[in-house]
Amino acid sequence: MDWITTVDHKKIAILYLWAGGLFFGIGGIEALLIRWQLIKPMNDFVDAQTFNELITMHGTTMIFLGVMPIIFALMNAVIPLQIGARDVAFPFLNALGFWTFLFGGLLLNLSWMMGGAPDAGWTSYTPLSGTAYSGTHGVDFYTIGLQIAGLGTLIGGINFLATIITMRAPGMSFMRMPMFAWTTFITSAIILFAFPAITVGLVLLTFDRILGANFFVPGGGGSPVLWQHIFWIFGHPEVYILILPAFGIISEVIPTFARKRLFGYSSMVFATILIAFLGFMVWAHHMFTTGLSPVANALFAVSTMLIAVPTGIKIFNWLFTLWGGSVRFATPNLFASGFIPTFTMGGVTGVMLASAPADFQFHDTYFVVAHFHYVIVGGLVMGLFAGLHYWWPKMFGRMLSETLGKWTFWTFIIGFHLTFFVQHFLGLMGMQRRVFTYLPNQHFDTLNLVSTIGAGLMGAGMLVFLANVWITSRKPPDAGGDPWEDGRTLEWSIPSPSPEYNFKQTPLVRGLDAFWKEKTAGNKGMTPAEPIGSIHMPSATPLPFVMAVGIFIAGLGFMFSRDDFSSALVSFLFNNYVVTGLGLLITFGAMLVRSLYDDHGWHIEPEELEGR
Ligand code: HEM
Ligand SMILES: [Cu+2]
Repeated sequence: MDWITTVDHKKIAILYLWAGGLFFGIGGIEALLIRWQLIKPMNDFVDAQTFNELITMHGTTMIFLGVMPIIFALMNAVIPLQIGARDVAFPFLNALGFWTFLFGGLLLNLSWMMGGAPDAGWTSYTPLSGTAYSGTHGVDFYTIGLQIAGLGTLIGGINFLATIITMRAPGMSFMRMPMFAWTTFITSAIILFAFPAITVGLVLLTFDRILGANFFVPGGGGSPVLWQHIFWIFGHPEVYILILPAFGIISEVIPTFARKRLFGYSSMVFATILIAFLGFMVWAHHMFTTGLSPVANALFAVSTMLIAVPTGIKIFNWLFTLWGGSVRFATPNLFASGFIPTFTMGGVTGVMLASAPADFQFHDTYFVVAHFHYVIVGGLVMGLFAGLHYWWPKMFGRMLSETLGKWTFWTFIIGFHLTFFVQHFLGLMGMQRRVFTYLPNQHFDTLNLVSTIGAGLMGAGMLVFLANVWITSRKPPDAGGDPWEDGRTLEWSIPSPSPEYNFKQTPLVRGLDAFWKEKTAGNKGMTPAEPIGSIHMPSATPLPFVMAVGIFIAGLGFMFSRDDFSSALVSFLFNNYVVTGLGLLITFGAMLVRSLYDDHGWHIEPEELEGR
């Protein structure tokens, strides 16, 4: 119950972590099933339809329900601490964002049990995703589930923007903000501009499918290419929503374990902003082969390649930070250092794909699959591992085992390269992606076997991590406030895990790497910016949960509003939007309660603080 009503950013972080971890596991099992199907030519482990559902759900689940929530978990756990705040700007909305994400994700995955999963690829290209080619409710689960989950993401993004703009501790100017706070800030800004685009697209596609509109149906005067534009205007910035937080994590971990300040801090900030800006200018590099004009292709090719410049700046800055530092390869830093070359390889194939004429060869082959997995798994997932090992003691008060952490790293990274390195060559030799099998004796057999073995090894690495988490959770808390001993930012200046109010007194920030600065000046902790006073806390409330349940019911009701059911009563309820209305009533009712009931929260008094 505590967990359903909480509005504390640290608990919401843990909720995001478990929910994201659950979906990541589901997406991982789907990946292993895909790889098992491709282990040998002409395999009949799954049929073509199931294969389509597996790749669609794998991509969709991993991106929207797996890694995004884990990113949000780390942001929630760390950002208020890093900027010296007591919570996010809108704790109630923070909880609402989590619950809408969770119920959207559950709705999407219900499709496996309710007549078939989405099968048009994670990009849901029309007309494949139209009713003519996709007759089950699968794609409806996609459009409606993602709209609900996307609401949660937007709420989260807006909340972080407001938090970082308004709640930084005294003295923390923007140019003294830790890099992870910076990348969270920029990521949230991208969310603010990119998610409305996909929401509009999903609404239009829902109208096409459920209400018989024709936005994307050529026969009715609509345009499939329009869908691709809408999707990728969201979709390309989305990959920066994913990778920038990883950049932020790496920029925190490397200075800590190199015992040096981040090289080129202000160029890092500038590069982050530039990447975000360029990220919006390049969406059509996903559409080179749809028959844009040569001029358009050329412009999008050039602007895409430009992104390599700020990205290169970042990579060199990380290397220069390591250079000459007294580097310690604890598990977080292993992942961070492993990230650099792996991610760079993904970047290099990205530049190759950005060349429009070359892309006519690479398009829809395994070369593309290899490319984006180097970025997403070799980059983002490695970054998340670095971040999780790094901040685990702060989140849970316990140190993860270093031995098991190293095992996780080595099995994961070896498995990763086995899986995806060979896919570059499969692609160059002409193996198509999204095809459920291939013929023997085309030189595809051995490399596919290698790839599947690698995937198994990555799975093993994940299991070692889970074992580490489980073993760690059973030992008594052992982490001090600054467990890595070289913590530089504010979160390390308070106990692990931090008390519910984070900072007894708001700290005064006197420079970049505020805590490190005080430590090197010989001070034990931060200088407070305020006297000890009573702390105002928001009340716990079940309303966000109830609102999300209402939206979930409304979504299900709308999805089945055109179906005939064997029971006349059920048909009546769905066909007349009674179920939809009921769901909306629950949500709006909860909103009304929230508006009318005046909740003042509660206080922690100074005497009580002194006792702790
Ligand atoms: C255990 C690790 C993973 C393995 C073995 C794996 C394997 C695969 C395979 C075999 C495909 C199908 C390619 C095709 O035929 O088009 C695929 C597609 C995809 N994967 Fe993964 N994957 C893994 C992790 C991830 C992660 C962590 C993400 C995202 C964060 C991800 C995102 C995607 C996307 C977006 C697609 C494209 C789906 C599509 O073609 O529509 N994968 N993956
Ligand atoms: Cu792109």
